[in-house]
Amino acid sequence: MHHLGHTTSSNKRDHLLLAPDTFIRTPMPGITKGFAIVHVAPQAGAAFTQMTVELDANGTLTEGPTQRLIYVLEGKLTLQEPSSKKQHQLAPGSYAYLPTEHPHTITAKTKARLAVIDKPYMPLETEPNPEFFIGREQDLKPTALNGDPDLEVRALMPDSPQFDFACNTMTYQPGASLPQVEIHYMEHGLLMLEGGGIYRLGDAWYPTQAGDFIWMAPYCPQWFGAIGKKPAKYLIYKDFNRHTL
Ligand code: UGY
Ligand code: MN
Repeated sequence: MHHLGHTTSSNKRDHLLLAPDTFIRTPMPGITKGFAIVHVAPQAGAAFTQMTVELDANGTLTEGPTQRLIYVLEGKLTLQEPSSKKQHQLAPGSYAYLPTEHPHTITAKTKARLAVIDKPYMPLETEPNPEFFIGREQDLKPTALNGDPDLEVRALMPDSPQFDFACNTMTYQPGASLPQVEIHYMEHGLLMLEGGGIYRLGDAWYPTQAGDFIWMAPYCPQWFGAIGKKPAKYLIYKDFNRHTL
């Protein structure tokens, strides 16, 4: 498909909006029978890497250089890790936290897609290092952001200072919006999972829909309003629980 040089993607100093028509697939150490779409990385100014890994049936993903969170977008997979003899079964909505240097193999049983977040871990002297865990987004209890029942937040990471990042899904009923323009020191990686709306990033307002990726640099002004007839939902990463210095 030709776009005649046009895209809704945008690369600004304090944000990136990447629509699927600009995605580039590359090989990556740790991936067999598949490719990575690297959405954001230190090369763009981020302190983490976020990618979508696409695997063919029988394709595999093994450990990266840092701690990692994976979230299944599509397909059926198994996860084998040393502390368990049995294989964990993964399906859309499944997620797993993989600490640094935790050998494991994720194998696709069908064609599959995973959101992958890699971040060098920042230990705290007062806390033990976090351990492997696994969960299903479908099992998480939602909280209403600012008491708004039309904006549900589900936290994938436990509420503990052990963890140096947070990752949530946020589900907006049609017409729901963030209660304020946020400006904060944390950066975000955001993958739009369902529906769409208007994302304000800096001084620009972008139509945004399922499949789009957004990086918000520290202090990027941000706001979202859901538009359309079905809910909008995104997966959002932020650095968390650590001093800025
Ligand atoms: O957690 C957050 O900072 C979130 N409310 N930001 C966002 O949705 N852009
Ligand atoms: Mn925010």
